[in-house]
Amino acid sequence: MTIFEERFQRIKSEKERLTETPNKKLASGDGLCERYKFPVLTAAHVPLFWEYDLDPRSNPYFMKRFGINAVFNAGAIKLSGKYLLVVRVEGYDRKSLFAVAESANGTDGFEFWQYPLEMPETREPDVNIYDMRLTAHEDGWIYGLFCTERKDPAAAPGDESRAVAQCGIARTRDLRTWERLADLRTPSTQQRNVVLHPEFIDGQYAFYTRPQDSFIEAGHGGGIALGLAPCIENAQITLETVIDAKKYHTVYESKNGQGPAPIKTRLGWLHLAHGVRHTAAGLRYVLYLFMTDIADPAKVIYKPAGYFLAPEGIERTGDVSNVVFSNGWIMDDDGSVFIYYGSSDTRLHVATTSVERLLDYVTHTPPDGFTSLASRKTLTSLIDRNLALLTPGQTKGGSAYPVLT
Ligand code: M1P
Repeated sequence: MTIFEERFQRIKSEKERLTETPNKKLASGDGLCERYKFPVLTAAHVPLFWEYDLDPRSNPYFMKRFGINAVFNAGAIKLSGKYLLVVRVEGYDRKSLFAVAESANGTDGFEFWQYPLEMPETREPDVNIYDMRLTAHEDGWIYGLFCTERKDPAAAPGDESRAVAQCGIARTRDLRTWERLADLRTPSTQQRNVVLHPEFIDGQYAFYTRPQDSFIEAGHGGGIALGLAPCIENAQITLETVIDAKKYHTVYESKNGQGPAPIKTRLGWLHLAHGVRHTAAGLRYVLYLFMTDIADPAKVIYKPAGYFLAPEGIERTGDVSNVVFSNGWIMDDDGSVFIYYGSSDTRLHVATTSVERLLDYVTHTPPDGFTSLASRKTLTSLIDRNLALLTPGQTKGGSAYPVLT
């Protein structure tokens, strides 16, 4: 057997096994959602014919000719009964591409479409594009908003890392053919994590933005903001109003960002977002939830304290460690919710829950009191209520149980 044949057979079977292995729902510790044993997509899931030259004459060692480094942060939508992800696929060359992967059940068996997505450009070419949020808008289009990154023209000579992030906008009916529109214009110098609200507000397109001063730091503008634009083809926001500010000593004290488009529920708009804080080991990204008023989406009506989902186990390590990030979720007709989240800028996972569980979570989890004293009061009141349910002999150790009479 030649080197080519041996490597081809082995790598092909490994890839087939990856796609064919059923995922396994894990028991939930905190009851908020269920994680799964395996990531839904990794770099190893991309088709063989993306990375390798399959001709033994030109590739006798069966080497990768276009290496994929990571597959993570995905926009999500359900179309024609299929769970579709627009995935961030990052090459060995550090560029990100978008590619669609589909599954019949949303938790395993994801397979990539043959070619990466062809995203048209504006007159100002993109250097890097990533983190698409999909919105099925009431105007009938499916919009994809994403970060377009270019070198900062104001970078000093020799500074090859200063970049400008802006919001790219494209629309489609089927995820196959895309029409690129002008980049969003806002009063802020940089934008990342911009998301289109699914409905018009006051007859205008509504955008969740994240005003930021520089490429990495949110700076003065930190917080999730809402801004309106009269048209989408040349969208311009003149006023960004922060609706969910970053705040000292919280899980979103350094910066935050809207995740996917919010889900409309009977109690309000349900939002998934990421929060970032500094630690001695670097930045830590977690996911949190909040709810805004149906009639006034700028008004936060519920916001549980702390995180909803934080990196665990293998999720904690990767190219950018200690990160979970979500830009895609799907609510099924039966109220099931599939949350797709990237871990450590390396792989993509799913967690499942239901809209009723999420409503219970946002409406019954106490808000942040912003001090240790306030947290102690919150905890004490829960303990008081629980002890009223228990008889004295039932409170030893961790095995207390309620009196079910
Ligand atoms: O590296 C972590 C994340 O950093 C960025 O998010 P934010 O703008 O909130 O810092 C994004 O580049 C995201 O893709 C990445 O996962």
